[in-house]
Amino acid sequence: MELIDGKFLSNEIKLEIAAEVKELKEKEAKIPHLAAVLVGEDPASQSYVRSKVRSCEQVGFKSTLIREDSSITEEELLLIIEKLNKDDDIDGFIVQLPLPRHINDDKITLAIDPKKDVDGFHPMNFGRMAQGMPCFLPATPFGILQMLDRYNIEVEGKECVVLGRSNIVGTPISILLSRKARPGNATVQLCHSRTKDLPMHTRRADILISALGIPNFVKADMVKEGAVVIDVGINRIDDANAKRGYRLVGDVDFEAVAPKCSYITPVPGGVGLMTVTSLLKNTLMACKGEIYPD
Ligand code: L34
Repeated sequence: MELIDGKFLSNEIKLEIAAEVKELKEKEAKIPHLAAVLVGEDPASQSYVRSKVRSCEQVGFKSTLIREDSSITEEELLLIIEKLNKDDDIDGFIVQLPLPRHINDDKITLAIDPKKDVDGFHPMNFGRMAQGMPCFLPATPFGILQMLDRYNIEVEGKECVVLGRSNIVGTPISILLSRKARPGNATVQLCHSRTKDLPMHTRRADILISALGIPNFVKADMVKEGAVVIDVGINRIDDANAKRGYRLVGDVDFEAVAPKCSYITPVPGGVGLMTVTSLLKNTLMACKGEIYPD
């Protein structure tokens, strides 16, 4: 069993990005600038956005954090997005999810200029992704592709099972892995809450990707010997003995499943960290106009 080390990979990618930023600075070209909008006080969102801002500093990007109270109205948030769309210095921006219940996520996503949509959530980017056109890939699936690629894990022709059909992970990664591309060319099955006899499906998987958000859901008897297991779940479990009062666990019962795997991602230290570096990669591409040349 080999661990797919998200910490190592994300540091490696950050070094590559930092080297590119250094070149941009030497050429006196524009420096990438990412803005993040954080609404409310959700502790997990605060920690993820902090990590995004810190990562910008590490690679030499400019960053802007816009913090708003959870009482902000949809109209006010749309005005902020309008301003970010028009601000020439901002190459890309994100609105961290989840948003308070009185705000319609779809309306917010649609308001973001696809050229600045470094989360890759806008239907324009999603549609381009589905058709294999240049686009901003959603950060978590992009991070998973990087993990498979950088560990030289063969995907072509493999049976791949994805658990969960969210717009930001399950659905896009299932499309990406079935595309005629590298990594890609897998035979993909997308399983969800209405799937019958789930273990029958998961046991066939050469590559199993879980993006459910249910702690320790994937048990050893659901996994084939030698499978590659990618755990996207980041679940906070109360733990009085832990320093922060909780600990993080994935969707996969790691202790029991890991010995059966050829490769497995840990939580923490796996896919989550790759989500952040993929956002940086998208922001760099936005700055260089690589996806949408003017
Ligand atoms: N708009 N909303 C928008 N874009 C995103 O890409 C996200 N996501 C998801 C939630 N909402 C979003 C994130 O940023 C999940 N996510 C995310 C980002 C970073 C990490 C996890 C999820 C991460 O850094 N995880 C670390 C440790 C986290 C901790 O200590 O709490 C890890 O090692 O997994």
